[in-house]
Amino acid sequence: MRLSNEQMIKMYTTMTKIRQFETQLQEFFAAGRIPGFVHLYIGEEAVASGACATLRDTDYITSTHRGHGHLIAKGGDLKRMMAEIFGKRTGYCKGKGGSMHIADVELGILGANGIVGGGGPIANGAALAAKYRKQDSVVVCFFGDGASNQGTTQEALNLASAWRLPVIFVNENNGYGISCPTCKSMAVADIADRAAAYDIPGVVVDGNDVMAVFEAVEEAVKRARGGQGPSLIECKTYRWRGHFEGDACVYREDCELEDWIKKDPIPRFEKKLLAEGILTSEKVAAIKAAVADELAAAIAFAESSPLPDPAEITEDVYA
Ligand SMILES: Cc1ncc(C[n+]2csc(CCOP(=O)(O)OP(=O)(O)O)c2C)c(N)n1
Ligand SMILES: [Mg+2]
Repeated sequence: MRLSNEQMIKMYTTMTKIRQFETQLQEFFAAGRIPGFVHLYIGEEAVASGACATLRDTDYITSTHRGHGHLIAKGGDLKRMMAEIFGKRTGYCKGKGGSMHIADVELGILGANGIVGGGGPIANGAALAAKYRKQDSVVVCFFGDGASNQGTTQEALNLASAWRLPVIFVNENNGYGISCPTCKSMAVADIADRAAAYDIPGVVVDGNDVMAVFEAVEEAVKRARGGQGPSLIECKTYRWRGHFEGDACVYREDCELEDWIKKDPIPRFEKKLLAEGILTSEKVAAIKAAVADELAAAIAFAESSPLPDPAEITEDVYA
């Protein structure tokens, strides 16, 4: 399908929103204003933005510990996200879950997930439910290169294939699982090759090219909605920040990051949209300003929200 100009501008806006949100979190973390761990998605924006642009409101995603980008791309509310990350009562989990537990089932966001490889089985469950109810919803399961080595992920791929579940497994190969480069944790060069073991399509795309991600995921969504089962799409990308904020990145060379910064997915797409006359520099400035306003409102909301009441500490927990 040829994307409309509005759809392309929306993908650009989503990438801009993720970048501004994450850059702000980076600053807040450095200033000691955010409790707990924060894993930033800066540099990988094209994957979430391209993949989620193929989805309907009634479709689902499962996310990871590096989930802010996925949640924003599926329509997550910046105010409730920011409040949750600040540990405030108005956050998605009433301030008790933090960055890695944000979910919004109404929007089809089945949760960020601190368990590496935890998303696959959840995605299969949602896909099985949709199939059983004869709904044509599909599920995008985001997972990392590290997660691709987990048994849960391989089991989920196998079962989704055997049961022809409408799941699109979107692998974010950013080259590292914590400090371990992929070349040391797996013998294959392409995670997509593993699709052959399950007799499903496996493709590699440039994860810093939002159009390439969109096109590959769209094709897989079409298959899934049409009852032809799952696909595996490997998006080659890179995380600019450390595994978590505070990680000194001693395990990688500066030049590696510099090379990837040259491949920044946002200016790359911006250049294309400007060249094709889909955006003007005035429109680009207006988008950035509108996103900055939305972010400022989210920060003000989070800052002015109360902390959870200690009397509620045993509520909303299962064990
Ligand atoms: C089951 C499980 N094992 C180990 C960990 C510790 N852990 C947190 S993130 C991570 C690496 C994940 O790497 P990858 O899937 O490539 O995602 P990325 O951080 O690169 O986005 C590990 C091992 C965990 N959270 N859960
Ligand atoms: Mg990784």
